Amino acid sequence: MVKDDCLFCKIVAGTIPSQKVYEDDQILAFHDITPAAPVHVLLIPKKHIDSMNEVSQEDLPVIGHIHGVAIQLAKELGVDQSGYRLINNCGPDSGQAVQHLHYHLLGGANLGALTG
Ligand code: IU
Repeated sequence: MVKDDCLFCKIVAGTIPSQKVYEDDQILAFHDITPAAPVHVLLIPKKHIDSMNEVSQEDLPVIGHIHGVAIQLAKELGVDQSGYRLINNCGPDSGQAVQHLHYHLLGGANLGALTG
């Protein structure tokens, strides 16, 4: 459930501080330390999961919960109408730097096109 050398497990445990925007028994959301947009929040399961590749059937409810809280936070942070992006990076080609599953909620500016 907890990986000793994992940065985000330490944020969950509170041994590394974070600017929390949401917390319950399953998940935590906090401001990214290096924001890539005016709104940049990370949403993570408290359970340690290395990446999307390690998400099991039993983890799917928490993934849905993260999605629901992202929608709620987009409203609370005032980007639901202007638009936002919910991103997961998985593996080297995606640039995943932290090996604890997380979703980026980005908004507050024109984010540009991902394709085309
Ligand atoms: P990535 O998807 O693994 O590339 O994203 C990791 C994010 O974690 C990245 O946006 C960092 O700015 C962010 N982050 C953080 O919020 N706090 C930290 O102490 C560290 C990274 I290290």
